[in-house]
Amino acid sequence: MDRLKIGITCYPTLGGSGVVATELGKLLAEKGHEVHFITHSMPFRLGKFDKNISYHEVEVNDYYVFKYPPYDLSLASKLAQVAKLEELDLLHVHYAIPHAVCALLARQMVGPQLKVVTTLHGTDITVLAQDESLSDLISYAIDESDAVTAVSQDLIEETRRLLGISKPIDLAYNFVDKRVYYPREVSELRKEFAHPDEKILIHISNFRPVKRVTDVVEIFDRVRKEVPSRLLFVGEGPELSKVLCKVKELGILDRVTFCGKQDDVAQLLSLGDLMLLPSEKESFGLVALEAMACGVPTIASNAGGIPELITHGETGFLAGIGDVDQMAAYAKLVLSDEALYAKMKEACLHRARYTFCNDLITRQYEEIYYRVLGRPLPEELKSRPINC
Ligand code: GMT
Repeated sequence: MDRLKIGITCYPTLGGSGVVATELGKLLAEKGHEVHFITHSMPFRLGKFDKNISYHEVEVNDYYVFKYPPYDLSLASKLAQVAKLEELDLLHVHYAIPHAVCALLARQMVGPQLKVVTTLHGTDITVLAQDESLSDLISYAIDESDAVTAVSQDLIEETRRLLGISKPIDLAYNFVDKRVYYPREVSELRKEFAHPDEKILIHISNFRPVKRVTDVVEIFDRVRKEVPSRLLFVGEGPELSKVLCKVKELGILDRVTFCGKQDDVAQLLSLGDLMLLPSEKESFGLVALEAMACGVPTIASNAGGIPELITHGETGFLAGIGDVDQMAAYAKLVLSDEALYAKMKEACLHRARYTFCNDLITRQYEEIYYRVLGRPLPEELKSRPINC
């Protein structure tokens, strides 16, 4: 096969964009491509050794005259070095700022044969593009990339609206690997978190203000008054102390568990009966997809790209941002109607598996890569079955 040499840059230590970039790199390596991660630290989901995957660490020079050590320049320089040394075909960078800009600089240093594919994940547009000091730079990064992808149709429209961009943007949804995300057998572990008659509500995030994590507490407080239940928080971030205060203020500390950052999210998700995602902004909501793949429906806000992921009434319920009463009402409905719950669980498993299948989305990215390189799709790839 005409195997590609791909450099990937992402935020390696946190968030959904790093997860998507790392999982994609691993899947591309499985398909036979040569993948080089070029990041400031080892991507946290990289896992075991694979002969098709290399990791190149970006080291930042903190020479004493630099008030701010120039990470972006070190990254651009490393991208160019690795691209030359390894004869990379393309750089696939996740997040416009600074990664796409660094990749464009590397392309200038290496030559136009090095292509740049940029994936927009959300806050690089929904938050940063609203900052006038950055918006021109983000537009430049998008315009100059050889291809741009976004993780939802909503994000494509937001990008057009906020930046006035007319360039075609490919839609490539987040995906899940069914070998990792499936309903796990967790009956023993469950006993550590809840009594048999109690439901478990779960929220996983980086506790940034956009996640509206205090809404999670408000929703849970309304639910637990009618449905015996527990709340599980996974992750941490700037709003954690505010959340803790709210939990104490409502006198429900004994019903809430804070698990902090966790690696084996699939196992924790399998413990849950319901996922809560009341975000202010969410370009896609990877965590809700991961929950869906474990058979767990989500109650979410109808923000951003969430409605493209969660079908209202089928794989979860959606309500207006901040409408904690409505979200709690939906949660109570789904938790107290066994037939409805079973139907939703089935719909979740089906939708996660067939619509957001890793093999399908990996193929989409491969098609984009061959397209920007002006190379035909290899016959082997065309005839390779998509395994969902
Ligand atoms: O969820 C986060 O805040 C992390 C953030 C990131 O930058 O890693 O996630 C964004 O990218 C994910 C992967 O494409 C999407 O599933 C999330 O919806 C998106 N977050 C926001 O838009 C707030």
